[in-house]
Amino acid sequence: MRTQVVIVGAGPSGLLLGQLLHKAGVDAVIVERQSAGHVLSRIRAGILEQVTADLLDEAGVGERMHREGLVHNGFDLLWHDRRNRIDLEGLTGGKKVVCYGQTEMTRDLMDARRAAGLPSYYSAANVAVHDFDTAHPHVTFEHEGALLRIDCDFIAGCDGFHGVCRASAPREAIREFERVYPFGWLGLLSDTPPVHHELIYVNSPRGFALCSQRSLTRSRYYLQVPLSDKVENWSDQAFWDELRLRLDQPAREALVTGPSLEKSIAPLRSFVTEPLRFGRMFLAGDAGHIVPPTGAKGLNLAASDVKYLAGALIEYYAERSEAGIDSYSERCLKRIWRGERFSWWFTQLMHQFPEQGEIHAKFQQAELEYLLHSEAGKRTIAENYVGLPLDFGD
Ligand code: RFL
Ligand code: PHB
Repeated sequence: MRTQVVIVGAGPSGLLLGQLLHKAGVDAVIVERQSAGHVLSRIRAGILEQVTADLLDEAGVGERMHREGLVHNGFDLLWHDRRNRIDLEGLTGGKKVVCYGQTEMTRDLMDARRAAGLPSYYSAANVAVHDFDTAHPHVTFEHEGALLRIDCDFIAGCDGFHGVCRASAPREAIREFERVYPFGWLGLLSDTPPVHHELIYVNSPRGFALCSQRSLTRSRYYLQVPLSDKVENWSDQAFWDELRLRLDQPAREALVTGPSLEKSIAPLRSFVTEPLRFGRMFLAGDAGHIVPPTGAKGLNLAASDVKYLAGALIEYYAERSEAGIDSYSERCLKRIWRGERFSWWFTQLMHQFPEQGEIHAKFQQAELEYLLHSEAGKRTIAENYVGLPLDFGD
């Protein structure tokens, strides 16, 4: 079998890339390790920047997001029992974000791909990438008992943090930067109305909490927990009790609780791979970088990688120009490092770090006092949260 681009991974990066390439007449095959049902069962991001929402429109899959997504023009930051509104719209000259679950976005992309009759292999085992340092790369895998091989011009590694593409890059050609945080996020999804019409980010002495949502009737909440905690030791009741202790009185009173639909613990990590191109193989999304979820940047950075990669590949086929391909890694990494910096900084600002001693707590207190009493301070949060421009000058 032969195609122009093999996309490894059918998460949001791989599916979005497939759709953008299809729109431009470039052929791609997607190879995914899990079943489609499993991909859709993962509960992840909730906040889309304007850049990401625009890209869904460009890919022709934005219709349901416009209908069902909730436009948010601000969020609350709760600290010392006081709510501080970050007026995203007012502070950034009109920018907003859309609350629309990654699961829904993935479903829309899968449906569009199926409707267009585009080839995808789910439940593919032993996926391997070969010869990407030559002009003739190929991908092999097992599917329904058969060993398959796809020859291609390019491989797009959209296979997430634990994927095979980054792991196949030559060790001497790759640099990795990593920080692992000493806590995780325990998340709970429930069919209950959100406690507030916007998100509430909470810095409480008991640890960080986040009140998010998926719709007017579905809520998503998170708690900072020690890495040693096991999800099976957190009953729903224990979760709701702890969340209440981290909220202010109005939120405690407004909180509607109910049985969990999903509960899981995610570790927090900052991670960047340099470069993002190895010959004819490119890394995009979580395959190349991870952020702690505090700044809601992971999916949005994945989307901007995909925008650059789709543009570069389309340019290659339309004009036989390698300019976009050659600048892909550098262009992405500029935006990635800005997203990484904000996510790291906002994580430091909002979580408890008892192992860093009292001086860290004092610095954090002084920084929050400064930021929340300063228009410029709030603007720096807002500008980063809505998403920095796609391209900065040098
Ligand atoms: P994914 O979603 O991990 O998809 C990769 C796909 O590749 C498949 N795969 C393989 N396929 C074939 N062969 C192999 N050897 C393979 N190995 C893996 C996997 O099965 C999978 O289907 O990466 P992608 O597409 O780059 O998307 C990235 C996003 O998923 C991620 O950045 C966000 O979810 C991060 N994130 C958030 N981002 C935001 O922008 N806003 C948010 O509000 C936000 N909240 C979050 C988040 C991530 C979280 N967790 C659980 C880490 C909240 C949480 C709790
Ligand atoms: C979510 O709704 O899952 C979510 C929202 C904002 C974040 C992280 C996660 O910063």
